[in-house]
Amino acid sequence: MSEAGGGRGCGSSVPQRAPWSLVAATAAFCLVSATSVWTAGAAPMSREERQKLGNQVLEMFDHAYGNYMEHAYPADELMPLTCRGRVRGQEPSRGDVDDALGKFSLTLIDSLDTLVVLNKTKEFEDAVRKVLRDVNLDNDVVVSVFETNIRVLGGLLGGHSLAIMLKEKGEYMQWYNDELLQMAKQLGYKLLPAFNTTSGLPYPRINLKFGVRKPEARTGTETDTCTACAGTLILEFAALSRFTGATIFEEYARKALDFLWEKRQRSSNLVGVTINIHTGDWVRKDSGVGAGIDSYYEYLLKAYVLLGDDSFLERFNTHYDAIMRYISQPPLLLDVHIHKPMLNARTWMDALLAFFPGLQVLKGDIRPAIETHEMLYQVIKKHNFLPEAFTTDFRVHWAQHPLRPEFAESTYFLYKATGDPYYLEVGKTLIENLNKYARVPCGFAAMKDVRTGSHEDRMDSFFLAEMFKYLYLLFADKEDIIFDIEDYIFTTEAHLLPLWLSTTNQSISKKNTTSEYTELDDSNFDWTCPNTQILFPNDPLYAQSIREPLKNVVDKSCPRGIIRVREESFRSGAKPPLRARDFMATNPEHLEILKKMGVSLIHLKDGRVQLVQHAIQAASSIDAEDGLRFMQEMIELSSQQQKEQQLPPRAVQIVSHPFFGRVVLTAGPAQFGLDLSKHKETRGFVASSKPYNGCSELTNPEAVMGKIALIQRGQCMFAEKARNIQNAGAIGGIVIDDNEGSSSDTAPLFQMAGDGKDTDDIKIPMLFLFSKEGSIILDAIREYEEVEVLLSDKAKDRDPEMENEEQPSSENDSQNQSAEQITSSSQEVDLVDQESPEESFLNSQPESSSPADTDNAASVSASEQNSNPMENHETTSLDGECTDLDNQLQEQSETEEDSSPNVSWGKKVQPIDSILADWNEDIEAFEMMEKDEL
Ligand code: DMJ
Repeated sequence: MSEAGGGRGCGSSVPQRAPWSLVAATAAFCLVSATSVWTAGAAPMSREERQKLGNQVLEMFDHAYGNYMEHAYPADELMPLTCRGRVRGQEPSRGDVDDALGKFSLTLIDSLDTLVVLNKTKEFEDAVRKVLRDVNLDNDVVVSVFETNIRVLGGLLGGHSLAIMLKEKGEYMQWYNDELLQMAKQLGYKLLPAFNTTSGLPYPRINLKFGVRKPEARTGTETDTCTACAGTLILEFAALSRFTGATIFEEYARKALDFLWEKRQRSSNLVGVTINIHTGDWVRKDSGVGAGIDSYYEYLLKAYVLLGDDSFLERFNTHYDAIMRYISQPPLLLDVHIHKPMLNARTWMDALLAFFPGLQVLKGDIRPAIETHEMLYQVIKKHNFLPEAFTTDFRVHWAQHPLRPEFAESTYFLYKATGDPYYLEVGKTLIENLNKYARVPCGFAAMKDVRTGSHEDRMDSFFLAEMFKYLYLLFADKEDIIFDIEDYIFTTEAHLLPLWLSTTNQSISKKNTTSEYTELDDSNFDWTCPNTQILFPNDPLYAQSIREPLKNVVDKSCPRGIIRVREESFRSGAKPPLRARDFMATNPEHLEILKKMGVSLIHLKDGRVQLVQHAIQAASSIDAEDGLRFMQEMIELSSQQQKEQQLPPRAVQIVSHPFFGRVVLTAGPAQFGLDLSKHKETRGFVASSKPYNGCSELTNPEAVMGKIALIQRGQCMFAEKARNIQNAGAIGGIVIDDNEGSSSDTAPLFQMAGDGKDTDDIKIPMLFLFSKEGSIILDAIREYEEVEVLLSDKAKDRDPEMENEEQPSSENDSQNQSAEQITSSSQEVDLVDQESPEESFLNSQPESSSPADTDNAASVSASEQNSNPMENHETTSLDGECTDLDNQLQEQSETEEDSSPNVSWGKKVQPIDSILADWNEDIEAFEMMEKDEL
């Protein structure tokens, strides 16, 4: 183990400035001895089983990496459904997500140090040679500075760190001469022009060849960046400086961090989600620990660990204190406003915050880490994966899941901290779910919708950089890894940087680039982590005892109980504020409350009720706050209801050889025909109809009889197509889009409308596939002739018997062959470029779109004639333990529900124009807060 004289940490019981062991590099350092105190609780897992699981992780990595190398490399990423590389510009743009792709073989670079952690030293050596031979960092591509830093610069530095470690060991990499480091330096210089702002905050994007602001660069006009984007550079940049002696990188990263620190909201000590890079004004004033901010906090603490600079710990502790005071509402972590931190800014959480329990372990704050992790695990058990966003009563808010590693990361750190075998079982579940639901013949596919189990043609590089590392390390013993992992720190992308950097080229930190802290006293400067002996005082069941009260928190949650209601209201015995979902326009008491909150109610001629808030008319500032929240909730309910009126996506699962149910395609529903959510799924072989557009009586009824007919979109109504194939004896139909290149990855969900007439005569199920997904089926027919599919509302478990028939060795061959066919023949589909004018195009809201995308947060109209929004909420069991308040609210709602008018929230009207300046700020924040890019 190397020396880390400059590092600071929690391994010592001496409170101040004791140099600490490099073990501190991983979160395990505070609590690693907990493993030895473990004596009871979840059944211990045998070494044999851990090894088995470790081997499973290795096999899964081979499947992901092998398919990337075989079918995608040198492209940035693998598209696992169509089994080809994702090359930017050649696929439909996915917006900001594509900014990670710089035509620099992203997945290969991001995987480098994973290969070493997984003991694949030979493959690592090959991979490094490929990077040196093939990768060009000078492409005319606009990339995200943040993503390029964490994935590419971090990947090269992680690769370099382990290359020199291996070289020193004397067996592998003997030829290596810092070539990866030279590439990292080249890339570092390419990123530097982004910092050419007066604030020192970097531009969010840069052109690798032309930099920023030059006309050829096509970037540099942006004014805002996210806090994490500007505050997640110090580990990579400092490592680059210390490895090379070029101090400029660390200086720039420190300057950006200093600026963010100066701009923190001084009364709450929180930071917002986005900031103006020129003025330093907060653009989004909502604040959480997930999307947009997450790794800023992570890097403050880890910068202290890696660099031993006290100021970073001081800043981290100050922010952490604020987070625990305002955002942490165990087991939840809820965004608040930086100026009004007692006011929640959202009623949902995003998946990125799942890293936070891991960071809390590193901080040494185990209890809330266990609580939040347990809550997240229960959400996962419900949906198999963590949806990108979920509400405080654990409904899916945004159903995607791009195989994010954050939860696995926290699981690993919690296991290291507690030694509780429960966390090994959690890891086992993650492995099972990945294999069962995300594994496809050509890699692992992101979940398009965790509710249906449908896939997206995407396997992000972080899946290889992070997921496999954390899962492998979770089950590994020290001797299973060829180096001491505790000599390194994990970056946010799980790249490994050696702790000995803390004592190398320290000149930068001595330059006093970091500001002084005179206003903070020592109480903000928590030098020590809790000792495991104190954390687990004679109680090996400590972690279990924290989880126990939460064991039903998700399934039995009280729908509105978990959101914080201000403590002072509780204390004074005051009535809790009126919640939008409880509101009834006929209840005089509610009308009185509305008035107090500055909300006026206008009955429109058409029977709808319009709500408008004027905060200045509220009885007090607290009432005005309640009013603002009420209006926001009302808007969310309105949007929620609109969403729910639209049908959810459906799934087409290919169940025949060689797919065996492993490819699940996102399908659009039809507003007519058999409702797959109410009936058993329909399974059958597919056959193309003749004519292919299905607009007249079929000429090949014998071919489609008893089968699922494939029909092309266009030229007549969907209902007409359905009738024609039904008359020919088809048991179901799949309409394939005639717009070449359309894909569910980039287009919002498509619903097929009826023909405006009675469609009760249509009894068969009908689903819609975009052209890309349709091609996968058409190409499968060309390759295998007999293709069987399952039409359902949710993908069904794969048939294990059928899967077992497969020979693992031939699996890849045939799959790959099929995938090649799929790719090469995808252009052969005969497409008619015509669309019936009568066809309705009902786009459901993209899951990422949000209630707050609507115009103005403080006015809303409601109809008294439609259904009660309560009824539209996903059923949530109420038999869990509710707080008094919850019971009270529940009783109130139950007694009132019978007489409740059916309310539907319609579109909003008339902006409020006279609200005080700070209220406008809140409203802006409300409007922006759900436009998160995760
Ligand atoms: C990774 O690229 C990094 O962990 C980043 O900090 C945010 N999350 C993604 C994976 O989800």
